[in-house]
Amino acid sequence: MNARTKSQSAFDRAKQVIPGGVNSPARAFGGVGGTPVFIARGERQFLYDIDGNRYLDYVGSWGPHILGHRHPKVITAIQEALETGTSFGAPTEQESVLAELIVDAVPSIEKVRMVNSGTEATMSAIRVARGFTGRDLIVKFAGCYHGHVDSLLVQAGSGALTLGTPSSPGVPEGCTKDTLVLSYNKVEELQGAFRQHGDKIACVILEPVVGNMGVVVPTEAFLQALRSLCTEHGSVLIFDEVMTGFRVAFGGAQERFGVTPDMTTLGKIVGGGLPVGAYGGRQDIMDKVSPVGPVYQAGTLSGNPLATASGIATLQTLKDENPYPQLEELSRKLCAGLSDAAQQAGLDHTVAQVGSMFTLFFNPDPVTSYAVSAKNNTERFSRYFHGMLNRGYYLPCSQFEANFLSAAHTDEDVQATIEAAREVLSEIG
Ligand code: KE4
Repeated sequence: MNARTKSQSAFDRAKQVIPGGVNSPARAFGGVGGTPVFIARGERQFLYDIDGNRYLDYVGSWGPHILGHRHPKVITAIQEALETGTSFGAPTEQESVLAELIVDAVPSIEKVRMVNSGTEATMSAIRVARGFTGRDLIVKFAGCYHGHVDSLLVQAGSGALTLGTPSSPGVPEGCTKDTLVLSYNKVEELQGAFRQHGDKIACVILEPVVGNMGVVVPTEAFLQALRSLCTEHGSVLIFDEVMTGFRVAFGGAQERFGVTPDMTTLGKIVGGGLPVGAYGGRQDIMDKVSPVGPVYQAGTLSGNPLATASGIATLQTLKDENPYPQLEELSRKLCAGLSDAAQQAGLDHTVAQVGSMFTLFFNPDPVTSYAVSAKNNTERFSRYFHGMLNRGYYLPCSQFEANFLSAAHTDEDVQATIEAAREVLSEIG
């Protein structure tokens, strides 16, 4: 491992002209300390930094690269699209191809609108749900992240019903006064919210498998309660599948768990590494969207040819090659090995895994909600993170994030990762 001196000087340069030297705070190593690694290129399951080091990548650009970096079919599709131009601001047939792939794959989606990020998707879906129901109240869950949408940047409240207070300066009280924050997996809280506010709740939005607390798995009772209460009260159930869509199954968490929401938001994998978000759902809801209906939403680069080509190639390859059984099996093997390594090192830990997203928590208890997740030993995590990084394993730089396996990872990669973790965990103590 070469010293990361070029990353350090690149970071010093970047901080002169970019806030914190990064274009997204998630990359800033804020939770683990140290200097972000500046990347030169990605190839299959590997990242290469500007100091010539190679890393086995468990971030995959925070989810998009389920096929690995630069999959030949994706790169070829983007190159071919480049031959015809980059953006027209006019409809193209390829946008219908991508929309048809999404409609065929995702049980809840009868119609879909492309946007440019997961944040745009969730922001738009909430607006449509409010327009469709004529109601203002929205329900989210502490610890779930849905992008930097004003109405969702809400202080994660305690277990009780919490009328939202902004958790970021710049978000006026007015944007969050209609946001109720509940605890994930707490059915009784959800029932209480609907008893108190049922006919005023426009929508309930959640990550159907949480990635943003680290991986937190929903209980079946929680999912069933969400579905039945939203149906009973005419509220729109929104699954934010920006992370889980095409990740935990080709049809997302809703296919895996057999619970169909009214709307779904997508991102990450649906663009294969280029900027694509999408929101969709029942036809009667989506026909509220401009220009068919009165709810306005627009975007200069929405459905642009390059990102659309990347998304089509990614979804088509997933459909043709079906890497999901292999991803599941390798992820299970890795998680079992990590847990055994932590056990051998005598470290309190739990592991959560759904499909090819997983988290090793330095927490004695299974993490089922934000309150539990907040007890993670983040100091121990940062030592684990740097120990693995210095051995060539690139993990998410926060205990409150998911790791991702790609179809490019091999059994040998998994074995090597377990061995490295065994060394690191025995050292950090
Ligand atoms: P983007 O606007 O970053 O494309 O998507 C926002 C979003 C929405 N919903 C879920 C469930 C998400 O996980 C995200 C974004 N995820 C983070 C990582 N946990 C992206 C990394 C970053 O912010 O740089």
